[in-house]
Amino acid sequence: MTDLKGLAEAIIRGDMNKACELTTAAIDGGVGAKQVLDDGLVAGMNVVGEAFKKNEMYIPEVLIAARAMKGAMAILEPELIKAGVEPVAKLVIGTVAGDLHDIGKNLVAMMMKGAGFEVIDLGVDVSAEKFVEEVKSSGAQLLGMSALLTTTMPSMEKAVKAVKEAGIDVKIMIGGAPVTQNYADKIGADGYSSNAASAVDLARELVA
Ligand code: B1M
Repeated sequence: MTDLKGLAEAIIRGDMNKACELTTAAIDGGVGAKQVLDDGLVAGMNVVGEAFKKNEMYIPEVLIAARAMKGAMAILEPELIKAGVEPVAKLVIGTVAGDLHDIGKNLVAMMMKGAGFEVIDLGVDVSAEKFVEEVKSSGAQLLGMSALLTTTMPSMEKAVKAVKEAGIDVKIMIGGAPVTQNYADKIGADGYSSNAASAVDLARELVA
């Protein structure tokens, strides 16, 4: 049975089993992979993102929704590849050098995946050189950096400088608790967002 509305609702509730079941049923029922993605998974994650922005959903609920989406995505991904569906854009993301905090960064990565972006997650303690190397080799349109310590914020500036010196055409977005729009402007990043849901909006704007 094809129930994309039910699939979106399963994502919102964070019901991974139901989300996987409905994804499989939709594919078996002949629904196109892109439609399952847009009207099921992305539709659900959009609701989660909006609710999170309005403080109607909190981090644990978002993480559970993202886990459901990840489970369904594992089923859908081979179908998307078969159908030749292109991601919205490619994002390289990581927590900057010296910084081991990854909860917020992971949340951003999951929301971005939920919005149809291809995400290359470099993990934590990522050097400026590594960011440059990965953005170059992957051809990503977006670079996302996270920092949670005031002492590691300068690593962001270093990475922005390295990317610019390498002459790579990539939009840079940054975030993390101590980071501000002023700081983004100061170091020459293209955008800042204060939370994972608005990071998706920002990414969409930057690649539009
Ligand atoms: Co750390 N820690 N910590 N810590 N830690 C903080 C950040 C701190 C504020 C605690 C405090 O003192 N009150 C403080 C920093 C002070 C400062 O610099 N101003 C601090 C410190 C000092 C330290 C150590 C130095 C402690 C020590 O060893 N003496 C040490 C540093 C280790 C290192 O990184 N080198 C350390 C270690 C750790 C743990 C390992 C124990 C653990 C991290 C576990 C992990 O991440 N796997 C930890 C934790 C959990 C925290 C707190 C408690 C929570 C951070 C968190 O995950 N928040 C934190 C205190 C606090 O914030 N209350 C603290 C939840 C998360 C969802 O929010 O990451 O802000 P956040 O992400 C948000 C937004 O910021 C935004 O979206 C997310 C979701 O909405 N966002 C982006 C984040 N990245 C983005 C990127 C974007 C866009 C938006 O675009 C790319």
